[in-house]
Amino acid sequence: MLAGCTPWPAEFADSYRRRGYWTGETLGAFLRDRAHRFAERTAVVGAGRRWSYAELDTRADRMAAGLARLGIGAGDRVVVQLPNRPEVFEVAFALMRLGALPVYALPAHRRAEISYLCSFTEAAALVVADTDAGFDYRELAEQVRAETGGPEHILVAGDTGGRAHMRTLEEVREGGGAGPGATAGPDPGEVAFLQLSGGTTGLPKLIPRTHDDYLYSVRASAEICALDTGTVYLAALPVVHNFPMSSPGFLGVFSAGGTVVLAPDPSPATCLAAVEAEGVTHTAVVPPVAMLWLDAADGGSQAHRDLTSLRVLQVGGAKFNAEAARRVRPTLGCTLQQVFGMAEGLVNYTRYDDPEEVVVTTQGRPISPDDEIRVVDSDGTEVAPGGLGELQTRGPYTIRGYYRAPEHNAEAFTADGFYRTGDLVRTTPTGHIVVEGRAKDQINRGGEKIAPDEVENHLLAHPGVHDAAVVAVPDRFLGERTCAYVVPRGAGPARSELRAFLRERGLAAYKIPDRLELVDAFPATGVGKISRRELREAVRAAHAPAEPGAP
Ligand code: OOB
Repeated sequence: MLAGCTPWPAEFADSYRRRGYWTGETLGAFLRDRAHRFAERTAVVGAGRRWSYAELDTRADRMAAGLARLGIGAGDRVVVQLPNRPEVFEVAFALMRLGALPVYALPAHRRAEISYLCSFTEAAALVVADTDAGFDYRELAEQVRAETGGPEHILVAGDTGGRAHMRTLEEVREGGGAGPGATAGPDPGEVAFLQLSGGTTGLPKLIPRTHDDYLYSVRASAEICALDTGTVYLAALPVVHNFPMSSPGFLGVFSAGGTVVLAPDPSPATCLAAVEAEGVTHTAVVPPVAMLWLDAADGGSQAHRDLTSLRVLQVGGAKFNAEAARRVRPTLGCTLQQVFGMAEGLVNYTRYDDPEEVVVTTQGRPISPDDEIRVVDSDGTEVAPGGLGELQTRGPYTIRGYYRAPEHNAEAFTADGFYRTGDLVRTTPTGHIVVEGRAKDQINRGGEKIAPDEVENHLLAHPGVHDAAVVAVPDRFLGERTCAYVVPRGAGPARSELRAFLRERGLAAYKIPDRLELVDAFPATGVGKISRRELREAVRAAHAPAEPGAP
């Protein structure tokens, strides 16, 4: 396995193969197989284009050949920051066919995140869009180059705007000839790509997923979600996120021969129009987006839309309030499926034949009979059935360690290989999981995960900041928002200055605190050295207002 990754112990790997979970297929071969089976069917619609399975397959081959000509090959890391456009699939499959690893960045990431990803992974290339949603990613790529001295290649979906040191994807593809770019292809037990974790530490961790483990979760998800060639899936969230990628996501749709429609943004105006125009049957959103859609369809701006094609609305990424959940069927006329997953692996779904009450009040049950889950107290002892505790899991598609993070791994995984999810849950007698809270240093801002540590470190870099604590405050719409409490040094900076400072440091907008409060001092705790976590608790208790009716 790629250096810096933790393999499954041999007895587990053998058993996952024996039980038919790991089939020895690579993601590159998977697309080839589907291109043979579903050749002329439409694989992807987006940005004004429609590609058949055969076309996507040919493009991926040509792109692989072109990337190989640039010197990109097995084991190389390539940071991919692309919005929801068809090229994202072409590039991802091309890289995976070469055995090179896409490192998926979110479109919302900025210089701080992209520079870190490029340096940490020693990326050979960075792939960006020209512009999207009013933002110029080529300028961002230039800043990353200036800051890190790398990566060697900058490839642009669209137009380079005359920048001589960048190449367009089209040039790369045309430079490759007819393909095939890849020869024998990578080992299915190898890492196929790296995905970002939500993060609980100062620097985000990277999640290595293998061809074998990921494709198992994809096939099983497509089956649970009953996808087929008639499936039209709307990707409303950025497809580089695990949820729209594999739960069942675009890969599940490709597995079944359906069509993926790429939405440029998750707004009700864009997405409900797309449902009507393309006859969308399935889609996936985070809770705040679901609430916007419900309001828009329920006498709001999109009330005139014909949504009869829609069969399933998946909601996940953060806890979906039961009251909102109850509105889904009457308002949108479709089945709700709750999805509780994590990029590290484990994904839970409510099933289509679960009673409505289970669908509305639980976050589902695991994909696999071999997903081992246990609920433990703070000492690591299993609680009685139905009791509240932290969820730990291991199984055929849950990683055993983050990439190049031995110290963090020693904390994030138990000695017997269970991943400590940091989620506080209880299970029901039917085996469904209810997420009740969190035991980890993370803020879940409507599905977007923020590590307080990371934001605090940026604030502490300001000379006028003595100390900072970033905490979650309850919010009816997003579930949680962020508030940064800052103890200034001397006169200290103004709040607007601190915000501008964080933006200048190149932090993604969703990580910039919603609220900034300047305070004289943090509460004294009586004891000597306390953890950041305890400090945040004390700050929250002293300052944060309790919001009536908040979850
Ligand atoms: C998904 O993946 P990540 O890696 O962005 O975040 C995982 C964390 C979980 O540990 C949990 O804290 C939270 O997000 N979460 C939920 C949830 N789904 C995720 N909390 C409550 N209810 C839910 N339904 O968010 C993700 C990955 C694959 C599929 C779906 C979501």
